[in-house]
Amino acid sequence: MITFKPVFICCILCMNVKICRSAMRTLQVEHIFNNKIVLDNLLAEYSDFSRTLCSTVCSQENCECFGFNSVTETCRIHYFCRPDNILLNESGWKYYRSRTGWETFINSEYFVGLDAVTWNEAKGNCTIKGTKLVEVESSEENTFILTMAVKMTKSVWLGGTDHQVEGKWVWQSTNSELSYSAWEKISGQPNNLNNQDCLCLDRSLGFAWSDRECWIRYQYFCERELFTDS
Ligand SMILES: [Ca+2]
Ligand SMILES: [Ca+2]
Repeated sequence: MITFKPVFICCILCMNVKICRSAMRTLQVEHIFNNKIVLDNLLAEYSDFSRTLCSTVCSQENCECFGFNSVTETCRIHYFCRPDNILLNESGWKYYRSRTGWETFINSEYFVGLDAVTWNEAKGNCTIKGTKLVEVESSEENTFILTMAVKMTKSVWLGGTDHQVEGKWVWQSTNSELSYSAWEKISGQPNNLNNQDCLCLDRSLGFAWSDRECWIRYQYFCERELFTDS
């Protein structure tokens, strides 16, 4: 992981106050690849930039990913970058992705959605970030997300649903049946009480798995694959 620490002198050079303010923040980034550009989700492209200024503007625009070409001094900032984005070979580029707000476990990283929203809204919020609601594939991953869940103030939506066929639980992004589950058994989850079709970590059950009504407003976890620098 690389950390850019823009210095105060940057502020003297900055043309606008908002950029100055964000220049004082530290943007933590990971280097993701070289000599390629991302074609998707482009927010802006700037010329005559430094890498520090590119990082600063990315932070200012709440971008999650930027590329800087040190040969042409060009900066491309993107709303997000993900492994399935369209890449074009072009020499001189280095791409970076923001790590702010993300937690890592094995080959995935996780975003904590603190706003309380319906299951569908949570799914949409994850999609906007280039992610999906968390899909738990092992007891190790379940243990990991529990360490995130215990810090939450509400129950937490995950990506499971039996909305299409009652009792047939699938992961939303692939429509594939759950290969792992950790339902709370003492109270008999999933019990479909009043037609519950969405999977959550139920705060009232110590963040164990439960089905709840999809319209309830809970917090949520998003998940995306980590980049491999190939
Ligand atoms: Ca149900
Ligand atoms: Ca239930």
